[in-house]
Amino acid sequence: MDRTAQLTARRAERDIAYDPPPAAGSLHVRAARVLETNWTGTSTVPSRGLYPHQWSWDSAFIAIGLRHLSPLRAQTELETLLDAQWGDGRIPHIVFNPSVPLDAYFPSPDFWRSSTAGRAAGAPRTVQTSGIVQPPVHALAAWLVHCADPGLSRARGFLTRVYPRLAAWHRYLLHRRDLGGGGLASVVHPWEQGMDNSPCWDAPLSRVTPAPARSFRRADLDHGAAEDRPTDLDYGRYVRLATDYRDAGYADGPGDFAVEDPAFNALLIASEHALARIARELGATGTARHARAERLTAALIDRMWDPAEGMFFCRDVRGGGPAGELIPERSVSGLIPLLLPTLPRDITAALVRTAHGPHFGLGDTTRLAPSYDLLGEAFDPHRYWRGPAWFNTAWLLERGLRTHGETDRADALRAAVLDLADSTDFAEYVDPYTGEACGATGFGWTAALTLDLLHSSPTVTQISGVKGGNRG
Ligand code: 9WN
Repeated sequence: MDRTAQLTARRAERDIAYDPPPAAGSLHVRAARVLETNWTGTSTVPSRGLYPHQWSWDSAFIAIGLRHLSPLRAQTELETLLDAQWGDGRIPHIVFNPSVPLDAYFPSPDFWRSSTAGRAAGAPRTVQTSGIVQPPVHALAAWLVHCADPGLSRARGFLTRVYPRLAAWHRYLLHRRDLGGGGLASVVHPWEQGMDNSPCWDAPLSRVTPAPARSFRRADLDHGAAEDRPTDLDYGRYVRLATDYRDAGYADGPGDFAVEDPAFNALLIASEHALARIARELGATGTARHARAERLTAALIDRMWDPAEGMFFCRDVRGGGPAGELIPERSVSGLIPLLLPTLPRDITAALVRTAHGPHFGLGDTTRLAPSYDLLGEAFDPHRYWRGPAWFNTAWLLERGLRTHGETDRADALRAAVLDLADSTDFAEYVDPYTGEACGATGFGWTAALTLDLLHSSPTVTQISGVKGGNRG
């Protein structure tokens, strides 16, 4: 950074002022404190105990909230992650902190062996990472971070530096990960989609021979209750899939597990729209990117929309016939495409109905949408991604409802998120019926997205003069 950029950055840090200033002990101050506690100096951990490294989609959500406290730190968050990008364009799902003991989290760097096993795929040599990815929220986050302080962003050349990396990331997903041949990206491991233990994975995972339980040690059970976490059998399958991928040099194509997921692809589309805006800010037209986003939206509808059920479903690319088959499990992932501004009206109306209907109960039996069908056989209000409600999916749905003019419903969801973040001390997730805290507290994205929603309050709208606050 040159001297002018440094001065602009320092001034920007000083100038973050709130009007009125947040009261001591307020939700705002407590959310900021969580992000402070979880900050390592270059990025933010999801949770000090359970997740002591940098996670990919967590960092994107965290940057979206952090931009309201410190646009500079939000930029740094994303740049730290992008510094660990692989030569083939993939952004790894974990960037390991070398000062954290190896046994603090499993699978640790000595499992992934990124710098050796990932050499052919261009893994970095100086930083250890995992070899799989997570949902592409990053371009959306980069655009929103830029919007929080365009002056600082321009002075630091933030978008100029991140744009080519984000473009390479999308290229990787659209070319190397189009395993179904329909133009969409597939995930090759449940951890890639971010909703690790979703019942959607049960059928495709049943084809995977689990690694024996004695061949690895689960660090997650040191922090969470076994009955809330994935079973040993599922963990054995996660380990087998990751081992096979690693042993194939992280080459894409041949693995046993390949699934097209609605949320993953919807986030890719939203990020492709954001990349178009970034391109425009940098002097290009962005037209080709918007056109690509539209083609992807058409493919999403074509391959995953079920009009009779009023939601999107995952496609198991390795199951059924040559085109794969839809997985008949209702996950909150199938509602997330509501986020997309150009979905046809009949689809958005059906998604809103489904979210508020008996399977998800939003605003009726539940305050935040459960991760999985309330009426599904596998539903469990406490077990990881098999029923509990997460704050990032709530934030995405709130954004979707607002985008499509469902203001009252968006307001109700926003109020529920703020209330539950407050009462649970920023829990990782909650029981969808009772709102009881589950998993870790002081969770990074819960605090960050709380901040983002606080900044979209009517007061902020008036202050910033921007419709919808400064959420971008
Ligand atoms: C594996 C960090 C991550 C989140 C995921 C969540 C959980 C890890 C785990 O924690 O996954 O990546 O060990 O279960 O499912 O969404 O990014 O917060």
